[in-house]
Order: sequence, then structure tokens, then C-alpha cells
Amino acid sequence: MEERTLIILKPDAVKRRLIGRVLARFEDRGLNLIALKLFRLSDVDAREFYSIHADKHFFNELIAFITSDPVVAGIVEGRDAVNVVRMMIGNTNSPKAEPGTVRGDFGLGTTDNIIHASDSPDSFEKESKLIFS
Ligand code: FUP
Repeated sequence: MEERTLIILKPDAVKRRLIGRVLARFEDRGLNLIALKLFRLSDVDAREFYSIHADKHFFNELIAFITSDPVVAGIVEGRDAVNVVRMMIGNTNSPKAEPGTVRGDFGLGTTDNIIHASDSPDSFEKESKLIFS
């Protein structure tokens, strides 16, 4: 099924100059980038974006990290895009991510794990409204 999903290349990916290499993986996989922007996430938007994690012990660290430097947000379209992209990015905790996944090849930690991707079509709808409104 043709689907869309949202990706965010986090500040660690941008700082380490990995934008092109990470985006190329999705293009190589036959997915299409239909929107792309480089910007700095505001504190307010970051808190809204991660509001589901507001009561978690790592929330403040996560907000500080994601707002620390620019990010690149994109919308990726293709067959089963939500699941395909989630499989391609790998485990949240980079040291546990399989080699061949984005986090398994480039990620250093759990907060600094290179990339976000929507975990469901519903999440995509909410996230893309916030990021690309
Ligand atoms: P994911 O969907 O793989 O991005 O992971 P989660 O929704 O479980 O986590 C959301 C964000 O919280 C991830 F970017 C990683 C971050 N996180 C931490 O910073 N510390 C933790 O202990 C767990 C998650």
C-alpha cells in the first residue's frame, strides 16, 4: 500500500554530516522524498512532538538534545513506507541496532540515535501536521 511517513534526521546526524548518506538509503530502497526541510525545532514544538514521553525520566534530556542544533525533516512516500522505514532505522538503542540499519551503522546512543521515523500512519498524520504546518 502506498503510504507516507515522517523522518527527522536529528542534530547528531546533521553535525556529523550524514544527511546525504542517510537520505540516499531511502532513495536506494525505492522510496520517494516528497518534502524536505532543514530547521531548528523550537522548545515548544519539541515538547509537543514528544508529548507522549512527557512523564519519562529522559524527557528533558531528549528535548535539550533535539533542540540543540538544526534537524532535517522529510516526508517519505512509497509502498508500506511506515514499516519499511522503521525496519531500516533499527532499534531505538543504537548499540543494540542491527548492522545495516541506520542506527546500527551510524548511531552512538539512545538519545543520539541519528533519526526519528513515525511508528504508525496515525503518528505520521500528527507529526507531519506539526512539522510541516
Ligand atoms: P523510537 O520510536 O525508536 O524513536 O523510540 P521511542 O519512541 O521509544 O523513543 C522516543 C525517543 O526517546 C527516541 F528518540 C529516543 C529517546 N529516548 C531517550 O532519549 N532515552 C531513553 O531512555 C529512551 C528513549
